[in-house]
Amino acid sequence: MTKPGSTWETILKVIKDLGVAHFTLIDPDPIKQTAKDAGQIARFAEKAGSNGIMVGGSTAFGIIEESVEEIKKQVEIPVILFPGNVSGLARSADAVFFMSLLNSRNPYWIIEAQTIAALHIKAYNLDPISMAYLIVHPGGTAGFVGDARLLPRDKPEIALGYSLAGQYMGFQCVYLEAGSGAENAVPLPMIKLVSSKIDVPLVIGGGINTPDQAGAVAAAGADIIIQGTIIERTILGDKGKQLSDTIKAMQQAKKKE
Ligand code: 1GP
Repeated sequence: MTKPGSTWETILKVIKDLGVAHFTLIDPDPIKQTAKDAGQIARFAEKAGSNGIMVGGSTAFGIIEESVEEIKKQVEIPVILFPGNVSGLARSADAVFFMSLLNSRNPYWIIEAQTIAALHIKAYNLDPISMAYLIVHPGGTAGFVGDARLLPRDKPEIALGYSLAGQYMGFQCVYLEAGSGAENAVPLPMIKLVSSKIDVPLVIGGGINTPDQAGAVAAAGADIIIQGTIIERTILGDKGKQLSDTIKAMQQAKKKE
């Protein structure tokens, strides 16, 4: 059993040492890939320099436990659940992002799913990492499923208000997400404003596909960058080449700050 809190300590150390952390999101969807594929993706991602594997998605079903077990066999970096619902929990993970979708219209996604999940988390002995989850326009499937009042892209001060509220409520990190596969990632001025005013790590994801984009997001102030779609599309073909370029670009951008 991992010591409670130790996964987050590991991540904070990566941010301190490298300036920025990279997480690979794997959607354990049996239509997209088998548990074995998930393990392979994770293995290449770790080799390319990714600092954590997240497992989850808005529509994941069926093979979460199997995928997590396979991923755990392949990597040493933390494996953290990113549940789209109560059904997204698995015993064999190291930790779980315990998220509240603060800009949802539906209390289910703010506190009700969490209340049911908390009992399972206790029973499974999972290490929870609390996360203020905020969905920015266009929001993708997560925005639709989570009934989010999408944060407007041209009003960074609204994103800042929600982010500060999340920090003041005691969340360990704030995640601004544009939605998986988003055509436009979270705007850089929004990342700059929020990262300059909050004191907890800022996580950014959704629609970040190229090394240049990831570098710009890191330079704007992201502490953790999440990528899913582009890795799932490229990693088995190029064995992690593009991912390794992306991670280098992020780390270089932080060094120049
Ligand atoms: C996870 O939305 C991110 O929350 C992942 O986005 O699939 O666009 O990388 P991508």
